[in-house]
Amino acid sequence: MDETHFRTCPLCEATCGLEIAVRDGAVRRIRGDRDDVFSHGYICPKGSTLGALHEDPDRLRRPLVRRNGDHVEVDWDEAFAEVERRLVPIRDEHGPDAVALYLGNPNAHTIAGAVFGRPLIQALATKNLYSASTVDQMPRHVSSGLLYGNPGAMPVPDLDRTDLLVILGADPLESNGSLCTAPDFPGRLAAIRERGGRVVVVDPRRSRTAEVADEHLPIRPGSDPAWLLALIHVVLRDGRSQVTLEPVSGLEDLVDLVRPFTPERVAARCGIDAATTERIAHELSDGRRAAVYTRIGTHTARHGTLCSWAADVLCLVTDNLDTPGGMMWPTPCHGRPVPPGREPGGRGFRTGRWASRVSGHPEVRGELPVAALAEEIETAGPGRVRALLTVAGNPARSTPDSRRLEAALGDLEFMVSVDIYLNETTRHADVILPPPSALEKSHFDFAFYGLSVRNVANYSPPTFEATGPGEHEILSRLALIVSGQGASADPEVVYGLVTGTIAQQATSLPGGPLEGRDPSELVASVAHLDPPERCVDLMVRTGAFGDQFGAEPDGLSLQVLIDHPHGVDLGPLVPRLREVLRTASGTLEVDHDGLRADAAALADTLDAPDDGGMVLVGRRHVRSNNSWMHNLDVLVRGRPRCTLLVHPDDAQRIGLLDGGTAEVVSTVGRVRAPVEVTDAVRPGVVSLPHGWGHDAEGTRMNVAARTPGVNSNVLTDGGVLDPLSGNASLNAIPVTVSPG
Ligand SMILES: Nc1nc2c(c(=O)[nH]1)N[C@H]1C(S)=C(S)[C@@H](COP(=O)(O)OP(=O)(O)OC[C@H]3O[C@@H](n4cnc5c(=O)[nH]c(N)nc54)[C@H](O)[C@@H]3O)O[C@H]1N2
Ligand SMILES: Nc1nc2c(c(=O)[nH]1)N[C@H]1C(S)=C(S)[C@@H](COP(=O)(O)OP(=O)(O)OC[C@H]3O[C@@H](n4cnc5c(=O)[nH]c(N)nc54)[C@H](O)[C@@H]3O)O[C@H]1N2
Ligand code: SF4
Ligand SMILES: [Mo]
Repeated sequence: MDETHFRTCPLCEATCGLEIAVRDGAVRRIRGDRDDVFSHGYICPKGSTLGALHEDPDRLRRPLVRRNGDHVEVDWDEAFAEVERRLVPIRDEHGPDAVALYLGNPNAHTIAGAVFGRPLIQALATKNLYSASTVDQMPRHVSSGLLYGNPGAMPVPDLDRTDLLVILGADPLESNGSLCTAPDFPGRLAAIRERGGRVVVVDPRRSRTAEVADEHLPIRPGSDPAWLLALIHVVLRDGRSQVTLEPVSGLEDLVDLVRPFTPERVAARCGIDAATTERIAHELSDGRRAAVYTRIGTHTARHGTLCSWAADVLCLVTDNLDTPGGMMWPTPCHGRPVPPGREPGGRGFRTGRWASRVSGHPEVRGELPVAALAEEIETAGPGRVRALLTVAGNPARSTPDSRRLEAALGDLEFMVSVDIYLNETTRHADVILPPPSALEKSHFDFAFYGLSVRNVANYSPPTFEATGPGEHEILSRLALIVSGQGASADPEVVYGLVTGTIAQQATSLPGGPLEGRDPSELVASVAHLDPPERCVDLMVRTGAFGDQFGAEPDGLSLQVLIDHPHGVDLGPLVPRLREVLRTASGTLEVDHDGLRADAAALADTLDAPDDGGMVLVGRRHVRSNNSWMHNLDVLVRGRPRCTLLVHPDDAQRIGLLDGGTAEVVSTVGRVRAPVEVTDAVRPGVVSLPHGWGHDAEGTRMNVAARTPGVNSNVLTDGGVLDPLSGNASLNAIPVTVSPG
């Protein structure tokens, strides 16, 4: 007899519900959960591989310690003792900044990453905190920080009600959406068209999303901010600006900022003619419900923050911000409730509270740009990074100029990785601590309910019992070691701190539903649960839809979520600017010196002659997931996917043949990649996906090594950053291409 388990897929941001049939302790089949309140049965090819991932013989089950150059299995106590023996002296002798931490993408997909990373960060107290955010969405945080005073308040396109969706630099038919949690993105796009709306895709490549759109504008890479500023220019020039949202300040200076960006002047730079720019600006401002959605192709770019800011401002001036069908803020169920009568505003947002030691990059959200990690390891002097912890990250494949970073990793005195594989990054680690598989963990999407196109809540218990410590325990024990309490200290100390903080915040919210209650009473009432569940229960019960420990009897709690294995639908998004505003002025602040300066710098380059060179962009494929799902045969079999897309005109000019090999050379590196000739890319643009290059020695990913592909981040230059966010530029990379 099969048992049926329901759980949310943790692999990407779409949060699909899965129905998992288990027999004799093994997964027999996984399909989409048709009763899931949000995904209604939708699933992509990755979702059904959680069983294969769980059973992958290469997935680490026991810790590894490097002895005489080889990674050997040890028991957990020995592994933690090794961390204490080697890490603590480095920190004692050279200070907290000598130990760096890198947090990778799956931290956004685990309860441990969302809740138990914080104590480790606090214990480390290092300036050398890095994450995948600075090869990803940091510009989006900074633009929200500047506009709303709240870097976490990232508006999402209200997909299910919009009538015009303009997508720049995203390919949700492959990625399933990002900073826009929407299971069944394909169905939701189709629904826009079915109700008479339009989808416009702006992408140098005719992506699968572009294929299903009404209109595809093959923009030149890196020029999106100029184009968005030109759209704002037209809206203002033609007297079509309409702002009903309030409170807003700083709009007066917008005309000056966008003045240089006439549709005629940006046309050559963007590869979009002035008439098209004017038409799109008019469509966005003709009263229909419209949303402008920018993602990775525009954020991982030189002016990423400016681009993200311009997209929101464009929605603001066309009356499409914080309104149904436009860009809106979700209300995460675990987010703080907003007491009635609360005035908008807060402490505002600041970057640059400290700077990186070698290049002086400003701190942003407590982090430094990961592009600067290599030089912080290489460069001698006080504050040099001598030890590194990585948690769920593969910076050796995911960050710019990664060959240089890999060389630096080899120079570290000590490295620890919390990871499920011995891969390109963790092969450099002295100790690898493997958390349980996804099916052995409980799941709750702390990160994505704040980015979701409907307000929903879903909790998944573990499908299988874990054989080793949970990821929350691993992170907590590391925090205890770093803070000098030793490898055998009781992790309950950390769990108590975490739950105590959540309860403290809830009971001290002025005017909040739990104001004045005793935090220890709240903590005590969840003490019988496992540590991750304690946090989920506390945050859900004290959150925006919570039962407030009895004050709202119909509200949510962990038990309510357990009783609803297909999730709880909390309705469509609602306008909430005043709730999310945290600026010192209490208004949405349009004007900022840094943005004005960056726009002026961009304007100065508008008339520069085109050097005619080729540029490289990235792309994703639905059967892949950054660098780490290439060890599953079902996902990598078939045609090679790590290919260089080249336009037929370029192929002919350069002398490249479909199926042949090209050499691609940038300022920092060179790779040889198989060529795929296709008119899906613009002439002058080549495309190579990231996350490949699995032929490194010392890894243990046998399937991935059979179709290794090449590492595109050998070509990306860690010296080119978005100045406002420190985000790496991973697209529009100048390259030369020749037959290889
Ligand atoms: N050129 C180029 N580079 C890019 C991008 C691009 O578009 N182009 N995209 C960037 C983006 S958006 C991102 S988010 C980054 C990703 O950058 P990273 O986060 O550094 O890389 P991932 O490939 O996601 O690696 C995830 C790691 O986590 C491990 N892992 C998986 N599940 C778990 C788990 O539950 N717990 C733990 N502890 N480990 C786990 C995997 O084995 C793997 O080692 O890459 C960036 N790099
Ligand atoms: N299958 C799969 N799904 C994933 C991931 C994965 O690796 N594989 N990664 C996950 C992660 S961590 C993230 S952050 C998201 C990212 O999700 P998306 O943002 O949707 O990322 P991509 O699918 O890479 O789409 C980026 C698009 O930008 C285009 N582009 C490149 N340069 C430019 C430019 O200068 N301007 C414009 N307008 N477009 C440009 C590329 O051609 C590409 O089509 O996906 C998530 N989902
Ligand atoms: S779209 Fe994302 S969440 Fe849905 S099944 Fe695929 S990987 Fe999982
Ligand atoms: Mo990402």
